[in-house]
Amino acid sequence: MTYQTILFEKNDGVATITLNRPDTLNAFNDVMIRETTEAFKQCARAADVRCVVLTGAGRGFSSGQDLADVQNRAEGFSVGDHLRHGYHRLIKRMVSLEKPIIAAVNGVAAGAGCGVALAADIRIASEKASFILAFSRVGLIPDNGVNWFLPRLIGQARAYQMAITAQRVSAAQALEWGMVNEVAEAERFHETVNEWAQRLASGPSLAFGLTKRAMNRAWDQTLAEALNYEAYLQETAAQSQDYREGVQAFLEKRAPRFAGK
Ligand code: LHQ
Repeated sequence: MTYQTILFEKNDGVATITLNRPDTLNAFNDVMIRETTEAFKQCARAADVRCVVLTGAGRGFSSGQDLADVQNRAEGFSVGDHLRHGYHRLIKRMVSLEKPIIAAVNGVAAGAGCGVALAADIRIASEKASFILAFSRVGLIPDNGVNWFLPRLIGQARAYQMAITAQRVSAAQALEWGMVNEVAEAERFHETVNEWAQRLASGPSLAFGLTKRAMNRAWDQTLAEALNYEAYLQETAAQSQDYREGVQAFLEKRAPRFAGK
């Protein structure tokens, strides 16, 4: 599949999606929303993809909605429909993908771009990265699931602060607040992301996927429901080749070789 606004490559079990409109710091236009969604769909279907890295070309991760693009819309343009028919498909696709997604946040992640980074499972930030809920600068509220993801990650007081001040949160601050998993020096950023991606792509992929499903579901379950659901999913995990291999490797005192099934 050829794309106009993103780059897509697969290597050693890792699919890398690169948002590729660097002149706008990778602002999302309709084509980029659609193509990124399509790329995640491709990742879901491809058995040889066991981890996905989402990153940005150039000095930004994503500056959010392309404001020039929406400015040119005709009278009657519905922002609600734009979200429902565009971004929501992308966010839901990411959350329902039962493979780990790493947002490799190379630079600024603003507005909807920050939302997309938050919808990933793991965030690795370059020390040059920053996070801005730019929405209120243009008189909007956070969207793209930011109101759902961010309070869960950093607490409502900090999330609301970020929304109403639209302050630029540095990578170091984001790490301290629990928004990102690791911050890497700019020179070691790609290496760090690759190490994470390789580790995840050679792990027990079925278990990684079921864990994502269990944790996502647990937000709206009681403890009793969550325990039940875990037992149900564990039944599946325990029938996997990777479970047999993991136990065998432990008993033989060697590193496991997970096949991802
Ligand atoms: C851009 C953008 C951009 C177009 C930089 N668009 N060109 C959902 C549904 C519908 C409607 C509206 O919104 C939403 C959700 C949202 O995402 S709302 C929030 C939208 N995003 C923003 O408000 C962020 C706007 N950008 C900025 O505040 C700055 O560019 C940041 C802080 C991200 C980076 O600042 P700098 O590093 O100083 O870069 P810059 O401002 O010089 O930008 C570089 C170029 O990128 C520049 O173009 P130029 O031709 O002058 O070099 C910008 O115009 C362009 N650009 N963001 N969102």
